[in-house]
Amino acid sequence: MRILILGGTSDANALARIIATTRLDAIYSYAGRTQVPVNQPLPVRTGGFGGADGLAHYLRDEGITHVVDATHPFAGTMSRNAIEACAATSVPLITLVRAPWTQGRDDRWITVPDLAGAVTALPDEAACVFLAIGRQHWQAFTAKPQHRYILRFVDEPTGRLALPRSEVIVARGPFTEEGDLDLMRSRSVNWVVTRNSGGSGARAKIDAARRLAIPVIMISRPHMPERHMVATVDEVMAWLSHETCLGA
Ligand code: 3Y8
Ligand code: NAP
Repeated sequence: MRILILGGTSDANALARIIATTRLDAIYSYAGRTQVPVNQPLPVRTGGFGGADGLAHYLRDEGITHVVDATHPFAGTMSRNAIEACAATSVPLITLVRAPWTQGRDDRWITVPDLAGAVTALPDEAACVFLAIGRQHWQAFTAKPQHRYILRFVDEPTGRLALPRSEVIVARGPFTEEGDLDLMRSRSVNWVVTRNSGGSGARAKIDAARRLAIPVIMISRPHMPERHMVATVDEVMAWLSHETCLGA
């Protein structure tokens, strides 16, 4: 058995730590989005595969017998490529997806289907918006330059952002509720924009928003094709153990 873990999340990291305590042969894959990703207790490969075809070639060339897609719920392209490549090569695939956050009684959420919906949902009158969606997609918000934006990136931005009133905070999660409360209070944030990432590493801002009674624009996850999905690392380990018994 040789396992490819498509990683880049706290769940993938937890899985890697457990697999590293076994005799399983596994390799951890990063896209290479960040400058200094967290070290892994497994061999690591970094960078794209070259689409679904490239991934299929990688699976064959590297003798991968099982794929665990533990990427982020919004890493839709990677997950769709994994489905296609595993089907093309008959390599078994399991996907580790944490449950989405659900709105609580005191949450003031405005749920939108995508990034464009999030821009539309922002008010016209000037506000202070905590735009906690990272570095890849903030440009959509140049459509509403009247707001003051507080952004959070993993790495230093290269050059000034085309958002006239913006501040970039450089920090990598997991984040804490107290930390995000301080951030939002100190900047008088009165709107939050987030993806429905699920998990514990990114939920601090929605708990802080609840305590501050601030509206949260919640971007829903992309729809994904049917696949074998589990929500916990233990279920992935049980699947791998079952597959091992089958002599895979
Ligand atoms: C490169 C690996 C761990 C895992 C850390 C999780 C938790 C903290 C919360 C906010 C939201 C955001 C962002 C976020 C979180 C965890 C987890 C998670 C959100 C690292 C990592 C990689 C990435 C890529 C990065 C994206 C960006 C998204 C920042 C490592 C730290 C906003 C997602 O600069 C860039 O290009 C960054 C790109 C994809 C989304 C975007 O569009 O900008 N994650 N994040 C992975 C790779 O190369 O394959 O550097 O160690 C992993 C983590 N990010 O325990 O150490 O598991 O979700 N990541 C979002 O939720 O919207 C931050 O600020 O509140
Ligand atoms: P994406 O848009 O779904 O993928 C775009 C391309 O990036 C893929 O087609 C693939 O390139 C490459 N890629 C993505 N993840 C990869 C991986 N783990 N290993 C090797 N190549 C990968 O991906 P994304 O949303 O930018 O996410 C990139 C990474 O950041 C993933 O590891 C993901 O788990 C992590 N992450 C993302 C988010 C988020 O909000 N999207 C949040 C936290 C962590 P090729 O087509 O060339 O193979």
